[in-house]
Amino acid sequence: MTKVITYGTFDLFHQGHYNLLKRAKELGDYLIVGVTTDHFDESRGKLNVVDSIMERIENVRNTGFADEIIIEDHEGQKIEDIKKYGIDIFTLGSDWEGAFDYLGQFCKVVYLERTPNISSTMLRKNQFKIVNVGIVGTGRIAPRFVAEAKYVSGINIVKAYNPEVESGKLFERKYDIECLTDSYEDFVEQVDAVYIASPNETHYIYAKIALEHGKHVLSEKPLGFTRAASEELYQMAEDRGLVLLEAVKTAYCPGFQQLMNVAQSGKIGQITDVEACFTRLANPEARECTDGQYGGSFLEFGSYTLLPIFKLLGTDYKAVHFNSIYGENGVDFYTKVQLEYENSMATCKTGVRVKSEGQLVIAGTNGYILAESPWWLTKKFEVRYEDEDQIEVYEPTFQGDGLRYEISAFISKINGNEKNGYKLTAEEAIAMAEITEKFMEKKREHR
Ligand code: C2G
Repeated sequence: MTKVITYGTFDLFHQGHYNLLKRAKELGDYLIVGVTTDHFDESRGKLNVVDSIMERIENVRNTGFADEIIIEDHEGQKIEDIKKYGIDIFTLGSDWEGAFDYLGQFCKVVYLERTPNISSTMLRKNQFKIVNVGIVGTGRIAPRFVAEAKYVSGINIVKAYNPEVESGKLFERKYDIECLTDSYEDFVEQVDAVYIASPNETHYIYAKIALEHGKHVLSEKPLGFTRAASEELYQMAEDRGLVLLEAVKTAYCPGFQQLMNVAQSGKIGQITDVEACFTRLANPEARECTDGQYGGSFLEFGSYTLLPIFKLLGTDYKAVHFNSIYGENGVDFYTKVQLEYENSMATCKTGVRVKSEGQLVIAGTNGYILAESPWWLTKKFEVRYEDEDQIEVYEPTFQGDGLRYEISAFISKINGNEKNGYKLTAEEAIAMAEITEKFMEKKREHR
C-alpha cells in the first residue's frame, strides 16, 4: 500500500485545494492530510486565516479524498509524521517547489502543479475590502508600523498626517507615503482607518475626530488621560459600529496569551502577586524625558505593565498607590505602582532614566512564572517551583517586532472577525485609563 501525505491550511476552501487533494490521493492508496492549527499558522506568518480549524477540517473531509486527517501544530512535525505513519510520498503544490526537498531522505517528494488563478489570499481580498490606513504622526514609531504592516494582508497604508511640515515631508520622501500637513479632517476623509502615533496629548482628540468621521482607530497608548475620556471613545466606537483598539502590542503577541493561560491553569496554584517591570533608558533629549506634563516613564510603559495584572487579577482592585522619582522638569524618571486586591497584590515598575531588570514575575501558592526581558514580546517564559531543578521552559514563536500581530488583529476586527477581541477588552483599556488618571493627579500634586 502506498501512503501519501500532504499538508495545508485549506482556508476558504477552493478549487485549487480540491484539485490538489484529488491528485494527491491518485498518487497512492491511502492519503493523510495534515491541517494546520491557527497557532502554527500564526508562527509561520499566516496571520489572517478566516475559517476555524474545525471548518477547515470539515471541508477537507467533505472532499472524500482523505483517508485520515491529522493536525499539524509545529515545525519539524513533517519528519515525525513521515516516520510515524510510514509515508511513501510527501506532496504539496508547486508553489512550494524545492522547499521540502530535504524530506527526500525519508520518502519520495512530489510537487503537484498548482491550480492557476485561485488562492485563499485572493478570496480573502474579494471577501474583504482592503483597509486604507492613514498614519497620524510620523515620528519614531511610524516607520516600524510601515515595515510591519507589510506582513499583514488586507491593509494598505495610503496617507500620513503631521502638522509639523518638515517632519511630515521627511517621512513622505523616505517612505513614499504622501503626508498631509494641513487639515486633519481632510486627511481623515481620505482613509478608512487611522493609526495614531502622535504625541501622547493628541491621541484623544485625533481618535475622537476620526470616530466622528466614521473611521476605525488604532491608537498608541495612552488613548485618554481619564477614565471618562476613554469610556467616551469606546462608547462612540460601539455606537457607530467602528473598531477602536489601543496599541498595547503585548496583548496581541502569540506567546503572551499562552503565558496568561499557563498562569491561570492552576500549575502555580493561586496567583498571589504579579510584578511587571519595563524600563528603557531614553535619550535625555527625547520627549519622554523632557515633557513634564505628558512625557515620563509611566505614560510610556505603564500600560504594558498593567496588562498582565488586569488579565490575571482583574480590574477590580481595592487600592492603588504611586511612587515616583521625578526629574527637575517634572518628568517621572521612575515610577512604582502598587495595586491591592482582595487576596493578592501587584506592582508595576517603569523607568526612562532608571534601569532595572525588565521582568514579569507571577507568584503563586505552588510556584511562579518568570518571564525575562523582553517579556512584553513574550519570546520565552519559565514555570519554576520550590525544587529549583524543576523548571518548565516555554518558547513561543514570535516574528518581527510584534506590531504585525496587533495590526492583524485590527484588520481582522474591521472585517468583522472578533476572534482577537478578548486579547485587550474595552474594560481592561478603560481600567488602564483610570490608573493613568490617578497617576496624573498624583503627578500634579507633585508639581
Ligand atoms: N494549492 C494549489 N493550488 C492553488 C492553491 C493552493 O494546488 N491555487 C495547494 C498548495 O500548494 C498546498 C495546498 O493547496 O499544497 C494547501 O494550500 P494552503 O491552504 O495555502 O496551505 P499551505 O500554506 O500551502 O500549507 O504545513 C503546511 C504546508 O507546508 C503548506
